Amino acid sequence: MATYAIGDVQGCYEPLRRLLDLVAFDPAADRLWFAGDLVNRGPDSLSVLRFVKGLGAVAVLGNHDLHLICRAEGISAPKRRDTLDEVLAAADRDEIIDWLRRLPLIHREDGYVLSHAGLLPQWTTGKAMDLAREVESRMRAADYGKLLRRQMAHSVEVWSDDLAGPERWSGIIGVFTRLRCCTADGRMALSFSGAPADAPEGYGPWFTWHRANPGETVLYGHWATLGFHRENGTVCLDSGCVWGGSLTALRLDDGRVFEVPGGLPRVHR
Ligand SMILES: [Mn+2]
Repeated sequence: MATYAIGDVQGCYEPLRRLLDLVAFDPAADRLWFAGDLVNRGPDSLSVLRFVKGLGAVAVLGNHDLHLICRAEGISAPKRRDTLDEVLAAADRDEIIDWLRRLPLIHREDGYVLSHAGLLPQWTTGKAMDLAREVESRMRAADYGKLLRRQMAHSVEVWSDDLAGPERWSGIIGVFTRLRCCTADGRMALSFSGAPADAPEGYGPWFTWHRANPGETVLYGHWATLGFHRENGTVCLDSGCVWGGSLTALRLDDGRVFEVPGGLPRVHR
């Protein structure tokens, strides 16, 4: 039995199946963890969702997954590069969205922490878990659309424990699904998506200031221009499959890395 943590799939179902063939994945014995952004930009989000849902795999919510939920709820308008129409038109769309909105923002198990984008350096893992649960419990409530709609009106780049209501939800969701660079004191640059060297003055990758717990590794995705990267008790699993890069799996049991080429033309950037 092995556990594989896999980076941002973004609708790249065929590369995902090739990656699982490469590791000789046995659904009866092995487990999969997904770093979020299962969907969008790639060609076959629906197959990815059905497959991951069917496995009952561990997955955390990414910004594209949230965008899909917002599209389904009529909260967000389509974006130019969205490839979500097939999911939105699917016969099992409601079951899929219902499953997706119940995914956690963070997963902690056996010395590993999984978050789509990362953690705010000022947060301990325990605090991050507590804050994630605040949003997750609301996302599992019948009126979850209200939370999503209200938090969308805010973009919180400076976390404060005093934040309340929609601003607080926006801050929590922003850290887990969008953070790449911040200042040493935790001021975030949520719209920045370039390489670490191009970060705005005074800003750097969040993991630069991450205070790792002994024996604990943070796994994350969301940063294709960073690519597979280990630093300071953290591992980036996003090797840019949908951008013509590769799809990566880390076997948690022994740290071995597996990778397949995405096989898509670089037409999107
Ligand atoms: Mn992302």
